[in-house]
Amino acid sequence: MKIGSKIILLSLVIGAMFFFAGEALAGLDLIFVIDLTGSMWDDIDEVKSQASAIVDEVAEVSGYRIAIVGYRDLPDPVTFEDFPFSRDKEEILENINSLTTSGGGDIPEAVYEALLRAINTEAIGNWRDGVSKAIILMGDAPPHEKGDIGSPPADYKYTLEDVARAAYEVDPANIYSVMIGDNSDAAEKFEELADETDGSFFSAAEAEDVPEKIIAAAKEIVEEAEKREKEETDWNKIILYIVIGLAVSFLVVIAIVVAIIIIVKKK
Ligand SMILES: [Ca+2]
Repeated sequence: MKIGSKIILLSLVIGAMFFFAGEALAGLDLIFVIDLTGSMWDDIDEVKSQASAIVDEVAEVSGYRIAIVGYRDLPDPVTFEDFPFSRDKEEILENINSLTTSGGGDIPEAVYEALLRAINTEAIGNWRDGVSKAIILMGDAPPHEKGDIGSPPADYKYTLEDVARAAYEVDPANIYSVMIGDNSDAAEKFEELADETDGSFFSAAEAEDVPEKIIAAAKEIVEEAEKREKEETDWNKIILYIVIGLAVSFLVVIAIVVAIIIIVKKK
């Protein structure tokens, strides 16, 4: 009886290990952080026209989810538009196609506020543990810096360092920035955001270049997620082989003990 219950226990352990190895923590949570102010109308139109190809690129990672945080500026009537994480392509396309542009006021926008809102994820359904985390930032204007008064005035409280620290603290989340147009201040800050968070910087001169740059960013994100997935799968395999090895040794010992008992009893 004792041996019987041990074998049952062992089978359960082996079964559980196979189960967890199959459930490798594979996945990607991607947030699009998109400038939705007036000047972005033609860029958003381009993104809409290629939305299906963009989502297909991200969907190369089987466990993908996509959320969107649209932003304008703090004095605008609607500063943020949140579309929670989804892995339903139709729903994601619907969200992209519902984006509308307006407002913005002065040239800089609430870029840091939007990134911190995305990194915090409270408004969009929270990051998952153990998956790759990335943000594609897309805009044509620089961030309002801490202490800016703005026009109309608003309370700007954050710096680029605040964003980089918050991104690092969530696993990290890597920022891939797509800068549109020729604002040199925006280009500098977008590049620094990517550098500080181990993401990449992309520059689109015209609206028609935007989808191509987003797809290039998505490709890099997918590659990184696949690399991470593979490393985790390898670890699961190593653990599985160790357990199988132990289980086999255990069974061999039991078989020898049983054989000895049978031989002793026969004598
Ligand atoms: Ca503004």
